[in-house]
Amino acid sequence: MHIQVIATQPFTDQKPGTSGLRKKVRVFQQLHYLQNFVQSIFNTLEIPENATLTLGGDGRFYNKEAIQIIIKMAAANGFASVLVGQHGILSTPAASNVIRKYHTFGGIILSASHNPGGPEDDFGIKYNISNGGPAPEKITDRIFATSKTITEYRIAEIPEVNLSKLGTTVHDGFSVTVIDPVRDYADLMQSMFDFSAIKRWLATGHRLKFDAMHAVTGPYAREIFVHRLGAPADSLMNCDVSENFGGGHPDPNLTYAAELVKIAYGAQAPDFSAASDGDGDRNMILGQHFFVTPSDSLALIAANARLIPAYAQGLSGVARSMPTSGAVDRVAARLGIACYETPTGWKFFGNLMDAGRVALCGEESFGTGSDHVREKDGLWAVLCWLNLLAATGESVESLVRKHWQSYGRNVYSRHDYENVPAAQANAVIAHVKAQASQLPGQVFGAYTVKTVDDFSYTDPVDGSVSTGQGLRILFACGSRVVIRLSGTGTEGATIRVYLEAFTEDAAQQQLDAQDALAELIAVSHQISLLPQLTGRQQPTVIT
Ligand code: VG1
Ligand code: CO
Repeated sequence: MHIQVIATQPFTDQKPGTSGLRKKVRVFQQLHYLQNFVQSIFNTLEIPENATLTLGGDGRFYNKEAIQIIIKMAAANGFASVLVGQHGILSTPAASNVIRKYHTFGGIILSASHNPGGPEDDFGIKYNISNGGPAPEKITDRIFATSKTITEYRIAEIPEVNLSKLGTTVHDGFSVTVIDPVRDYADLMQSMFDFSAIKRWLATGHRLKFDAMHAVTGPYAREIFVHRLGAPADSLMNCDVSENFGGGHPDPNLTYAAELVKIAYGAQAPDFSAASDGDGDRNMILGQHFFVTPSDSLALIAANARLIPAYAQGLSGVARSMPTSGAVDRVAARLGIACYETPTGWKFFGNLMDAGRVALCGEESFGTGSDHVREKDGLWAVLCWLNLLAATGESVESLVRKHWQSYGRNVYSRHDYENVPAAQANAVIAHVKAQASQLPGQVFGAYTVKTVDDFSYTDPVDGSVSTGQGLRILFACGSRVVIRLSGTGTEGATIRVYLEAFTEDAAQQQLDAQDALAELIAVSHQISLLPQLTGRQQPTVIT
């Protein structure tokens, strides 16, 4: 095989964020930009003989071009073979499953997740290690360091692969196998959940609506819900993958999944509605006229896990990201199992799952998952809920209200201020940090500040330390405000303000979260001066 060695110059901005490198498509289309980053990944790895690379993406604009380039670079960098999803498609959890099931050395996932796609929008690339999970920080730090000194990349002169045709082609000993992206994943789901019970639940007149938001979960949902569970075809919406996600923002929340929300709150509302994001790792759960906060969803799945065949033996432990509400902590305490608090981003759960310390993990950002793969998993979460509905015969709302009655409610909301100039966002963070030592003991209405810190995490498995993971303002009553900057955006800065108050009072539990949190929101503004420093009176997205 002929290998070209191409001279290149480093780019200075290839630092992976919360989940890989995300940039505008036109940034990736710059000469050598994608190649530099891929070569930086490969230079960081010690690729053994006979290594296989898993490859796929969420189908957004530039996916197919990038896949052809990466296949040629994998050949030139010593991989023996590549497993690639048909049409270049693999959802993030499906890619994680392929890495694990076929014991591949690692995987490259092409996605900017919930960010919009298209020539003017976003693209992303991420490396996953052999456990199927996102590369930990010690690897992403090395990739970034390499990207700053790179001088050349290697690419093989082999023909383009026909991504539409299943099967294997071989060039000089290097093989590329185009695999069915859906089947292995659907089989895994079928092995974990009580499909017969869900089938019966559907057959007895219960209705489901799933919105793939024109993104990667469409074909997976069709196979699982319609073909394997017998749901009528009109249970699906927006299930054809489009390169620009139908011009939308494939983020399953109350703002961006408005079309589904309208149905779930309409006169003919189905029993259960759900949506997933661009790359299939997020989920939004809705009942009839009822929204389930992701933090509550995690807690409720943990509390009822034994009703799901895969977890019938109970859970070893649970983990949540720091900004996620403490609802799951209460469940863990009652079950007598461990509960870990990690920084934002799925990569921090990998070691805990590999060590068998946790089975269930979640983030407030509509991410829930378990140790069946090493990514969060949108359709898995939907199936957890369907399994619980089928097993209990309850509605979504009554399951949640009973949970609150039993455990109390962690009233929760996240306010995002998107596309803020970086200087202003940094000023908000700096202003809170500057007061950190004076705030404890100060009283703001009903709230007395107990401690203020910048979250840092020591991984209990390998001892690695991650600092600067978000400012926490903890109040004496147990309420919290967390402020951090997003690590996934591609334009300006996004300030995330996470608000949480705990209540055992049944009357308070009925309130809308924004009303119940109104005073805490005002206090967070008073302390951070966010409105004054950014000129923003309202968040752009409330979840
Ligand atoms: C956001 C979420 C975080 C999630 C990450 C990747 O990160 O807050 O919880 O793990 O997105 O999810 P940030 O740094 O912007 O807050 V996904 O579905 O975009 O891969
Ligand atoms: Co995602």
